[in-house]
This record gives sequence, C-alpha cells and structure tokens, in this order.
Amino acid sequence: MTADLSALNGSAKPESEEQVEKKPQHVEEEEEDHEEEGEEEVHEGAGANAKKKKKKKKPKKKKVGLKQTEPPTIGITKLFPDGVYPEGELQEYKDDNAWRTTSEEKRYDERMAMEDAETTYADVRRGAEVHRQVRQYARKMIRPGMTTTEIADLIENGTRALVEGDGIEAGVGFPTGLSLNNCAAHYTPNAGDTTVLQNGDIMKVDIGVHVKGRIVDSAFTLSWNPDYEKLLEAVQAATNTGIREAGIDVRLGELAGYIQETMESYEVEIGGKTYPVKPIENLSGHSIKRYQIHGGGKSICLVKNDDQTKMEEGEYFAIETFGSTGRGRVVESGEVSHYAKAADAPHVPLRLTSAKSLLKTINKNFGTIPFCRRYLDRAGESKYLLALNHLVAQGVVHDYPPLCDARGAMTAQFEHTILLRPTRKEVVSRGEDY
Ligand code: HZT
Ligand code: MN
Ligand code: MN
Repeated sequence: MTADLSALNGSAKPESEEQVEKKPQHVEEEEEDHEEEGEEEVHEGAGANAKKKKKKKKPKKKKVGLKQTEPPTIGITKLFPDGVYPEGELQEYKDDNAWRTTSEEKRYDERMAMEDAETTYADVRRGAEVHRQVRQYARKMIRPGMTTTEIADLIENGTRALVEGDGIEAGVGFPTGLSLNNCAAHYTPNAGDTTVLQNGDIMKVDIGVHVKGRIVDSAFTLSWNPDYEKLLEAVQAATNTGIREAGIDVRLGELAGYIQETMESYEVEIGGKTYPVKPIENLSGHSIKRYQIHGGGKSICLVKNDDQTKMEEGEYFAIETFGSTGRGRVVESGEVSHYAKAADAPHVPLRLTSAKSLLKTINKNFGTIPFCRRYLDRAGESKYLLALNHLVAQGVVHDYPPLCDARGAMTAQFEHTILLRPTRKEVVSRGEDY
C-alpha cells in the first residue's frame, strides 16, 4: 500500500502554535496519581489561586485519560470532554486577501462567527475528528481479500460509534464510497454484493460524517500496486493546489485552471506504458450547506472554464479532484446505491402507499442527508425498490448512479472539506495522513 501509516492518534496535524497548545490531552491512557499538571481540574478550580494549592490527593481513584479503542468505539465527546475539538490545518489567505488575517474588522467578524461556534465550528470539528480516527482505522484494516461490504461496515460502524449518532442529529454523512478502478465515485455495495477487493485494484474511499447536519466530506485513494503510486501523487497534488488556491473572492473557473495545471503536469507509467494524467472533466468539487451535500449550488470543475462565480466568506467547500488514465470523462454505469431526498422536494401527492411509507422512513432517518439501500435495509425496510424508484421518478428523491470512466481506465480521488473563515481558511478534515 502506498499510504503513509504513520498517523499517531488521529489528531489534526499541528500546523500553528495555537493548535499545538490545543492538542488533545485525553487520548493517552495515563494514570494520573500524581497530577502535577492539574489540567483536568479546571472545572473545580476558581482561578489561578485555586490551582496553586493542589493539595487534595484523590483517594486511590486512579484517573485514566481515555484512549480510542480498536476497532474505534469511544465517542469523540468522551475523548474531548471539554468540547474543544482540534482545529483543522490553517492556511492564510494570499495576495489581495493577505490583509484579512490581521484585520481588526475581520477578527471581529471571526469572534462574531465564533459566537455561534459552539454550534458551527465545534460541530464541524467534531465531525472532522471522527473522520480522522475512522479513516486511520480504515487505512490500517483495509486489505485485498475483504469484501466491499465488510469495508463499508467497518467504516460506517466506526463512524456511528464515534459520532454517537445514527440519524438526523449526527451520523454517517453519506454512503461510504468504495469505487474501484475505472469507477470514480458513488459505488457502495447493495445487499448481496459479493465484490472482493483485489490486489491490483485502486479504490476511492469517500467517507462522510455529520454533526447536526454539518457534513465533513473527505476521500483518499488506496492501491497495493506500486505502478499506481504516481497517479495517486498527481491527484493528491491537484487537490492540494485546489485547497491552496481557494479563497474568498476566488473565481471558480480560475481555480479549476490551477487544479488542471497541477494534474496535467504529471504522467504515469503503468505496466510499461506511459499515460498523461487527465482531470475528469465532468466531476467537480462543491459547496456544502447544512444538511445539503451540494447546498449553495457552487461547483468547482477540474478544467479551466469561464465560470465567474466567486467563493464567499463563511462558505464550506468540498475540494475534490479526480485523475484518470482513461478518457477523463465519466458516465453513469451500474446498479444505483446512492440516493438523497431533494432539498427542494416538490410536494407531490403520492398515489403509491408504499412510496408514502418509504418517504416517512426517509424523512425520519435521513432527511436530506444522502443514504443508500443498505441504510434502508437496516432501518427495517424491505422490498422497497418499486417505491424508491417511484420517489425518484416523482423528483422527491435524487439517485446518484456510479460514475465510471472507460473500461481499463484507472482513476484516483483526494478530497477535503474547507471552511472560508473571515481571517483564514481552515482545512477542517486535514490529518497527518493526507
Ligand atoms: C452526492 C451524493 C452523495 C455530491 C460529490 C461527492 C461524494 O458528484 C456538485 C458537485 C454524496 C455526495 C454527493 F451520496 N457529489 N462528494 N463526495 N460525492 S456529486 C456533486 O453529486 S454535486 C459534485
Ligand atoms: Mn466525497
Ligand atoms: Mn464531495
């Protein structure tokens, strides 16, 4: 496997000094008989003086900081009991926007945004920490010979445990994408799928986590064939270009050009044949709104275009790029697994009783969060396909078929969720792995 497995405890990479100070203190299993730091006692100390006389010696109650288990089972709120989750990587705005970081006005805007931070920044960071820990475990466990169903279960069970939810309040943010080889996106197994991961496969692992509708959308690619390493490198570099060049007032068409330039600066040799790396021209990154994976309607294409739309302060984006050794275009192909209730679902009177009933299940369990057939199965639904297809035909639910390049093409993807804060950009899902 080409991935770097050196990630330590699933925390964000400490980039800034502030972050180093905030490094999670609760992931190490430590017996604090001797608590000279007294860090855990903030709640009972009434200021600096109280802290000094740390005399009360606990009667033999050995305090144990919690450490994540394998498989991951401990909720993130238990690992960060103070409710302060690690910030993602911070990047300063560039060029015309360099002033924002120090601007008095923008610092004020940031404090104002922070007011509702308990709700926004904290929620998205909690989801991001779940994402880092789940994917770290996934990278460690996934190996050829496993079925895609086993892989999806491992990731989704981990997510549900760590995010402490399985529905609208918190849970899986969208079906786990496990697209293989020429397929770039939106494959996850349906019930009965016996697909086994092969040694020569290249798998896009796209994981979603949400806390109160704040979806963290981040993906990486795994392969066990050294021939694909350069392809992965090209696509990771292109995604990092997209992240670096993103910013307030940046035009989406220009941003696409930078992504394209990075991707096309690579060529790869696979099985003795050289291929240019092509950005997949009909896939894109996207803005994210609460409970809407593509809310806000902005798309970041992978090929330069004349879209003059600008990124704006406060917006969330999934920066994702896809590279291919094939045509660099995907078509819908294969059995559908992914669905989502339309955010702007028309209120149509449903003739079909089964469709009405299924829609109730969807409303109750997912709202507008994307789901897949496996999630309907575990919600207790069965023989729902006719009803589901009816909801799709009525425009109440959207389907998202697998998206695949030509046969024989190899595709890779990397993706992060970023937040355009007033003073700086936060790569919320960044970790030590990618
Ligand atoms: C749709 C359905 C899902 C959003 C991108 C994506 C996975 O291709 C505008 C631009 C999950 C996500 C989505 F179940 N899609 N990111 N991660 N897929 S998209 C899109 O439909 S809409 C890209
Ligand atoms: Mn994704
Ligand atoms: Mn996405």
